[in-house]
Amino acid sequence: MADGKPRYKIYDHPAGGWGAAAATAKVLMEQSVITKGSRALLAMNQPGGFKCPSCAFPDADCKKTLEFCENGAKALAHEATRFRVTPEFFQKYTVTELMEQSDYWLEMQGRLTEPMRYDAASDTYVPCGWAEAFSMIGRHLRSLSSPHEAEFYTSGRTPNEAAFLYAIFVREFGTNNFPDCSNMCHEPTSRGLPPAIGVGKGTVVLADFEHAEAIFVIGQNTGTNSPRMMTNLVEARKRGAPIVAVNPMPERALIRFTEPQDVIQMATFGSTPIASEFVHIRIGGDLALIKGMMKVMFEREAAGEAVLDHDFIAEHTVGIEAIRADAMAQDWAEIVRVSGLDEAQIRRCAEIYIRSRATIICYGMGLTQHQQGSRLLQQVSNLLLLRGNYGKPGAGIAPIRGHSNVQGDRTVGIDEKPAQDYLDRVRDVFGFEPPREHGHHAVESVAAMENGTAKVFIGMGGNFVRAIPDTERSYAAMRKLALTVGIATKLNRGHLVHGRDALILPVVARSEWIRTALGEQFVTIEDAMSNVTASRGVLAPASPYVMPEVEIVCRMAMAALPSSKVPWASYIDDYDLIRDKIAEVYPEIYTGFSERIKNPKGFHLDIPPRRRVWPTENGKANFLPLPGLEVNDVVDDPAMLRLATVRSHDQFNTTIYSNNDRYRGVYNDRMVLFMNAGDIAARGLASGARIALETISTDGLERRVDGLTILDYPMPRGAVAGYYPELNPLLPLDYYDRISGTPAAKSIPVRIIAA
Ligand SMILES: Nc1nc2c(c(=O)[nH]1)N[C@H]1C(S)=C(S)[C@@H](COP(=O)(O)OP(=O)(O)OC[C@H]3O[C@@H](n4cnc5c(=O)[nH]c(N)nc54)[C@H](O)[C@@H]3O)O[C@H]1N2
Ligand SMILES: Nc1nc2c(c(=O)[nH]1)N[C@H]1C(S)=C(S)[C@@H](COP(=O)(O)OP(=O)(O)OC[C@H]3O[C@@H](n4cnc5c(=O)[nH]c(N)nc54)[C@H](O)[C@@H]3O)O[C@H]1N2
Ligand SMILES: [Mo]
Repeated sequence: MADGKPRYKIYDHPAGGWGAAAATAKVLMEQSVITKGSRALLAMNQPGGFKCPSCAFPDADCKKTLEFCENGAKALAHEATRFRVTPEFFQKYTVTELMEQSDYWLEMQGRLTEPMRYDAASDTYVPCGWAEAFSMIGRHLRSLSSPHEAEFYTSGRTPNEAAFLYAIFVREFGTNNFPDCSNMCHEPTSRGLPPAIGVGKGTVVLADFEHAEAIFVIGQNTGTNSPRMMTNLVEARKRGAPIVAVNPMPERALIRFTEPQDVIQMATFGSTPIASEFVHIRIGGDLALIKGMMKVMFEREAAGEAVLDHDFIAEHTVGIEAIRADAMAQDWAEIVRVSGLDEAQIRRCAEIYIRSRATIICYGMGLTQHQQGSRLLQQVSNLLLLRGNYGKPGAGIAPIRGHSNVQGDRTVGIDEKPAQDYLDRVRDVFGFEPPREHGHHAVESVAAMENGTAKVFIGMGGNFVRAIPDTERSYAAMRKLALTVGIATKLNRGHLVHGRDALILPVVARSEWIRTALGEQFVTIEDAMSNVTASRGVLAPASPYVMPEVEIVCRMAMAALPSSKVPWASYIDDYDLIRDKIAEVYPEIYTGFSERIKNPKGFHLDIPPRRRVWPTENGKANFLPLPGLEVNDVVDDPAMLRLATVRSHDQFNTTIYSNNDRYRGVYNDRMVLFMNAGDIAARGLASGARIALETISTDGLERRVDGLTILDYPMPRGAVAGYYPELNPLLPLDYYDRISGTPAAKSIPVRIIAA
């Protein structure tokens, strides 16, 4: 529920279980889709059905008749909702009035039904019809003095077919300006891992979880953000594999979990302990932990014990000496101080790692969203290399990706720094010369809006202004544009913070069917473990006027590029033709796409490190150094706290499902600050106090968020946490990892000021 009094109550049950079952029923009820929603859930992640629109975790190979989780059910219920945002709705409220409403309220209004155009005279959105919408887009794009004056954003729900064509359209138009949600997310994976192992993706598949002898889950809130992975953790734990959870927040599901799909556990109120070792790390302390573990290993080697995989290292890697020297040079007192951990616990983690013959390291935003996120991931890879944990069953690196198709979108061309051989193939396959210079990533696109070089913003899904840092500044940047286009299922703030001209274009959602002149079409998705599967919606589209994303891309291209070399119209009806082109542009991984996708289980895209083949420049796996122990600039201010902005259990990114966060015991409130009791007392405050937070910025700009309530919570000293996107005004635009462009949303230096 949206309103009601804030309540804070420690959640001492296992995560999952009946709480999850009840939450599933409740959300179907709230969206008035009990029958429709339940029917759709039966087809979710099943062969012949559609892929869950929530996270990117792979399906469990059809072993179960129900393959969804509480949060997948929420995503589906909100997509299949009965509620509608119609032209009458837009007539009732001016955009200024809609701006006054919360993100939650906007989300709850329901599905968009018709294309709408902003009318400045009345400050409302008015219906405009598809033809008018595309002609407006065409007119704006054609009138730019350079194609680089347009920014083409993508969020990760867009399927491969639409993303591939979007990438072709934008390149034929003439730019590589592809700001992407991935730029704020797993870009450190995409940029950090290639120099190390030759691919910017994970190397494990689901079956590896069955063979792992140890699993590390670092900086990832599994029970909330990829709940289906809990099945794999439960299974691993039941067969005795140690699980090490590294997190500044003792996330409930990583401590104890009841499988909602385990009938016996449900009936007996049983549960499985998850983490055999909970590592209560300081924010940004992971590098110190990794170096500590490596130091233990090198010390033992020096003492004559063989704990490294020497054969693997000799045959496959380059650069271990610098890593050894660096790890040995670190001082235990400093490792302990920066990580916030005892030396004994770091030694235990090392022992678990040494004893395991096959280890998986999973990670999420807790590792990527730091100033040195990309290089931090290289250190994770170093740790894996030391024991040959690539290319054998049960071992590897597992970035737990975010959006359901964010990895796929990157694979099929959404990339502001495209590889030259991809561009060559685009040229050969489509017959135009694509631009070679790099385009803008997400943060750079805001800079371009600010300085006036960007004039058009097209958002293929997502909610850019809420996802990006420095909220007020980004709003102002967006408002300077000549045209903003939101291609979306639901109304969000991104449609209200708009340019002089603005369009909202409603799309067919993942759970809905796509019927064209040639019959029913399906789309494809690549999950976080590089499996490509088909997705076929089972519900009727939200209104007769919503359009599939593929068709929207084709029609934008036709409007913007009247003398295009690409047969856009043919793709609107026949998605096999698009897959054939994907196969031509990506022969190494996608040859025979249209045939291979007929397998109901889909197929796996080749990941060479799984075969111990390293597509790096030197053909080897590289140990890459990162000196020191810090992954963020040190701030010399005794009042400083490190703020991590995180997701609650009831949100999907900027979509707020409710103001509750069950596993952290917070109800009816999102303006909270999780804080250690010692830090609270040290400031003469008490739990429940209302405060404001201020960023310790270096650029002279004041960044402040008021109205936060302090919650006494088991955080490490010096570390605080609060919710994204409410705290995005505190995150400076230029506070990001220089290699990947990813904002350091987990380590904002802040101080508390009295409210
Ligand atoms: N239901 C649901 N599912 C989702 C999403 C959603 O919003 N809702 N979002 C999707 C997307 S796009 C993504 S990217 C993923 C995000 O999934 P996660 O990666 O789990 O994202 P966050 O909630 O940002 O939190 C990351 C975790 O990092 C921890 N952390 C913070 N700082 C540090 C640190 O310095 N070190 C370590 N070790 N840990 C730290 C936090 O306490 C938190 O548990 O989930 C995807 N799935
Ligand atoms: N401070 C802070 N900032 C962060 C993060 C953080 O942890 N902290 N996390 C970052 C991360 S990991 C990410 S991925 C970004 C997320 O950034 P985005 O991907 O831009 O945001 P979402 O909230 O996922 O976008 C939701 C909107 O997508 C639209 N939508 C939903 N389904 C579909 C569909 O099928 N097709 C189309 N066309 N539209 C659809 C709906 O209109 C919905 O309102 O935010 C980033 N920002
Ligand atoms: Mo993400």
